[in-house]
Amino acid sequence: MQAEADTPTRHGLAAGDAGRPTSADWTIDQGWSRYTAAEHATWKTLFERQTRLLPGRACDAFVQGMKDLPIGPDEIPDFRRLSEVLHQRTGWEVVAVPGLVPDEVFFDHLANRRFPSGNFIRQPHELDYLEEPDVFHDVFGHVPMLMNPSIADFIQAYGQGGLRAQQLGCLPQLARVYWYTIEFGLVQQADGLRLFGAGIASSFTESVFCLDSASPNRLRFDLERVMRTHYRIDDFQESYFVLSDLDELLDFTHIDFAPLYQRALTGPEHQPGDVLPGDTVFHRGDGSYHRSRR
Ligand code: HBI
Ligand code: FE
Repeated sequence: MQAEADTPTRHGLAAGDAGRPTSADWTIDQGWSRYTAAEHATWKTLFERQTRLLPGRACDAFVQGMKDLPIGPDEIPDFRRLSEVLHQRTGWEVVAVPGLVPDEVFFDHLANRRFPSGNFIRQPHELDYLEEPDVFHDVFGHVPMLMNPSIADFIQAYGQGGLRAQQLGCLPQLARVYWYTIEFGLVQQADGLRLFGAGIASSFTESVFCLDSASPNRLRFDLERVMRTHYRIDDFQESYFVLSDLDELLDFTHIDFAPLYQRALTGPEHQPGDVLPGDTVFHRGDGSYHRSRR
């Protein structure tokens, strides 16, 4: 999970209680041999629950990526083995970090095709929600999509764009694009809407909610519209945005974001549950879930 990008500095508290590691890029040794049987068992519980749930929900690229990676139920994956396969496919590698890292460190890793993944795993009592991205969120949720060339190129471009967005003072706008795609995105397939966002793919409850519940909106993705749209960090999303296909993200790596940022920095911002006259609506949510939580 990440803080609402309007407060990216939360990452100054990064890395949970592990504190700042000695290396400037915040990478640490994964410490694979130090995982306990209990930690592998937590992985197994999460892995088996999601693997039963995702067929028919996760997009084809996610299912294929998972199949092609050394990721299974019995053990927390070894990042070196993941990186061997991943590097062959899309030039990416997985590096271990103790938790959230400062934005500029994060962007620099992504710009160099290094995906920072938490090396810790959640406690059994926080199976369904945790504040920081753990190894299940990062490896089960994000890494299969990094096997897809379009996603792989987009996330590198996001890293490069992130450093620039910080200088232009429009990191919040760019972080919303990442949030509503890489973290919580849906994509249209011939056989229906499918999830690809890691925040959903690694969540038992949200994998169901995002596609089945009448409550959230499901809207066609539009870059400027999303740049203007706040998101929830503390609960299910009120709206999900749908890509026509994953290659749509590639388009964004060829356009100049600067004029878009300028426009997005002025003019209206939208609340997470808004539906706008210009939206293409797959499903107009009734908002029942979030109303019941107020
Ligand atoms: N650090 N390890 C880690 N993982 C993230 O997803 C992450 C981060 N730091 C910053 C961050 N995400 C977001 O604030 C940026 O995408 C804006
Ligand atoms: Fe994430």
